[in-house]
Amino acid sequence: MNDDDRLILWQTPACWGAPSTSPFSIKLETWLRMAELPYEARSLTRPPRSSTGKIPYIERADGSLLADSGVIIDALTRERGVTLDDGLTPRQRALATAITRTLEDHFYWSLAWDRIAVDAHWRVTRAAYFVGLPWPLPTIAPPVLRRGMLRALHGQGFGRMPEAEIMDRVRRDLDALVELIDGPDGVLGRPSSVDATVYGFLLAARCPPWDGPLQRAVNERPALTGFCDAVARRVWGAPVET
Ligand SMILES: N[C@@H](CCC(=O)N[C@@H](CS)C(=O)NCC(=O)O)C(=O)O
Repeated sequence: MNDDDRLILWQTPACWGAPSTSPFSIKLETWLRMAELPYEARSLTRPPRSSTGKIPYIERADGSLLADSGVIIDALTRERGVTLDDGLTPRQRALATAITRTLEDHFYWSLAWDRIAVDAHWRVTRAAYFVGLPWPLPTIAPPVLRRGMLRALHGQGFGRMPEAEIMDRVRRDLDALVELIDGPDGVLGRPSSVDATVYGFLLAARCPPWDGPLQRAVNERPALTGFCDAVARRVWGAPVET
């Protein structure tokens, strides 16, 4: 790799067999691999330096930062001449946008609810998320994360719903995905950037070590597990172990 091409991917650490605790990070790292852009993944041990305060973000060789997985993908596509989405029709691009919004702005909250709001799951999440962080973060960060996420879930709405209602909405998202995924070669029938998003969010739903309604909802849909396994093999070189 030329030194000027160096990209550092800053993200939360690997967890439960997934490359990061964050679906957005799994998405971006999967995309970097699909785009064949060399990168080095680094786990944050301090607050993010991104303009949004969120992860993942990219540090370029000149020290400049790029934040937000979607913005990063668009910017690197332009800067590095990535051809993954070349030739997509306006309808395919519209479908990719609709799927991305469903996963990132709706389904995402079911992941947060599952990992952080459900008491029994939170005990497992808390024990896994903060390993290796410098003291005193392992004691300070968990209650701060949980309080913030419960507040966000209340604002978004899932925090005010019974489990059955959340899961009804999740199953509708997943049923829509089943209808829209056009085979294991890619959501749009061939590899394209939206595959990375779908993979990131499905893997994040499947990877926790508990077998709750969210995991079962994904695992009971062979079109989704088949898609996940195909991307894992093609892009990561190994099937998903869940
Ligand atoms: N739109 C952003 C969303 C990223 C995001 O929400 N990341 C979460 C982790 S999964 C985060 O950093 N949360 C910390 C916070 O909200 O302060 C992207 O696509 O990268």
